[in-house]
Amino acid sequence: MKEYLVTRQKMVEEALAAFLPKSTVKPKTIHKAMRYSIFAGGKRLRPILCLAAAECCGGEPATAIPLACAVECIHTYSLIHDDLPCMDDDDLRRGVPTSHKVFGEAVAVLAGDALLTFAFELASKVPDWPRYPLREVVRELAVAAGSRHLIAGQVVDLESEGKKVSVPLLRFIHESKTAALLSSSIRLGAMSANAAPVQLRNLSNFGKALGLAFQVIDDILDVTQTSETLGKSAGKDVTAEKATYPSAVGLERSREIARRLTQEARGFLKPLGRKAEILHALADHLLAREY
Ligand code: GRG
Repeated sequence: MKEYLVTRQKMVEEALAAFLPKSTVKPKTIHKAMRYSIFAGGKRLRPILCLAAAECCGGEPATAIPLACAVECIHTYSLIHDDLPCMDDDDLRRGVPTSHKVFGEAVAVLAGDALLTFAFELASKVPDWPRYPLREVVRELAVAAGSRHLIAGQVVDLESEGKKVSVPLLRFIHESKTAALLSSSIRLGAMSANAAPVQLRNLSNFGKALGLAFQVIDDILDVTQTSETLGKSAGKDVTAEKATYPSAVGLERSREIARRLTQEARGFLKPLGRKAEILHALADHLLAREY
């Protein structure tokens, strides 16, 4: 499992370095800013899940890699914009100063925009696959990043600050802002391997439950870890009066929910048999993570 993470992470780093415009390309500022945030040291969880889902369905990582990098670009864009003063207003991300602290707000907004757009340029590199034509792939990315998922979660999250939020609404926020892109990363990997509809369905359900578990764990880590360990400002959710699982149901119950969701996620992998071993291990790894 450790070896899998290391080798796939390396593959993703190398592919991103090759795909992204060089920082010498004019105008240098925007390309420097895009590369700054992309290479600031993310865990590459979404691209790794994309590759693992492809492999689980008998596909090759090399075929899935443009999509793995596309989801990482969308994820990084969302982090840059999330950190802006008009959003969560943060100074630290991935262990380094946030984009707007280094490049100024205007370039940070543009770096996020450029990464989001670049994701679609990357997606356009893949051919039509027998069951999944390119338009399906583009639609998958667009819907996950759009106003009914990623942005929906962010809007409701911002609107909920300082308010008492019901657990169903909290679940909606987390499913939208985190689980949707995570689940799409897995779906795109499966599509690249021409997955059978039933495999795609099981992996989607796995992704949704895993994505929700991931955000519940993220909420827990925000109150139990230091900024140094997380590489981002710890305790921020409490200060900003964010809607989180620990604030809604307490720390112990949140841990229980994360465990149950991980179990539920792993249940969807059963029909996939031994080919899903890495995905089982990744789910356990995410439950036990400390940052
Ligand atoms: C459109 C202006 C505009 C803004 C959009 C969509 C959006 C802003 C923000 C998305 C919400 C968001 C940042 C959700 C957090 C998801 C999450 C748990 C991020 C941390 O993921 P990790 O731990 O991070 O995988 P690394 O750094 O390891 O990649």
